[in-house]
Amino acid sequence: MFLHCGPFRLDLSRPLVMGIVNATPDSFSDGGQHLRRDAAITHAQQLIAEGADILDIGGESTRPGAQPVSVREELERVLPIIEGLRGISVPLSVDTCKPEVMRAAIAAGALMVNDINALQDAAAMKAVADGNVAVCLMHKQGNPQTMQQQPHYDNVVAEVGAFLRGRIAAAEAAGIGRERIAIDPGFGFGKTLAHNLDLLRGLEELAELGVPILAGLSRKSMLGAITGQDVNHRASASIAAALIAVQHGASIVRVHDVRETVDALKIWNAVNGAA
Ligand code: 9MG
Repeated sequence: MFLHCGPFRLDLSRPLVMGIVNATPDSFSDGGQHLRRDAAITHAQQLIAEGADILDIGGESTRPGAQPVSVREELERVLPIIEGLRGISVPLSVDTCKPEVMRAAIAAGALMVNDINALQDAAAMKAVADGNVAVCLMHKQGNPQTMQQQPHYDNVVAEVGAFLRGRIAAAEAAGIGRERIAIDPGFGFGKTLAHNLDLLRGLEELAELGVPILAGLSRKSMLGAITGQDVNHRASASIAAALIAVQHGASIVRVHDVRETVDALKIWNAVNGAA
């Protein structure tokens, strides 16, 4: 299977690593906007050196309880980084729900849109369709402000699968070819620990939808709930979770700890005969 990201044809015969570049003020030292941009660009280059296949750049936190930011603020955070990385060797993804940010990021060189809202906003759908870029359609229940209050499903795998099937159909109807679409069950987005574990076990069922699965488990609170580790000590658990996701059918893992994940996947590839 391949994922088409603008001129890139990402070969998914081996699992790929998407490195996370947070462009939120809490992610880098408080030295002002230019220093933050430079730190984010240096971090992005470091992730490429460590073996990232894609970079995901986001200017709005999506953690449970996070407050939304304005279009202007988000643009000021992500655009200088995308522009500063122009011409790098891997495709850039922009992590945003806002159509204005999508369009500006695509104009600046982003080749993928990671939308935790799965293009449910018609203007976002059009921005991606017009942009000829790849998209990740993610499931969530509720929104980041309230989503962890009382998530409920009768059958989480079936319900997430039905939602994603509908979003793939909507994207295709809007002119976004399947070769440009990835899906994501949205671990931690309106899910209890039990829901997240059911989804991890059930990834094969989602793979039957016929498009690549992107899985984001890195440093998430579900890993803290299992290990008792705080967010700064979840690298080992994140790598274990990424490997399990790949074992169950994920093609792309979205991670903070790129070097460690790349090494772990080299072992997985060696055992599974992937390049
Ligand atoms: C932005 N973001 C945070 N967690 C994520 C996840 O699990 N998947 C995707 N696609 N994006 C995420």
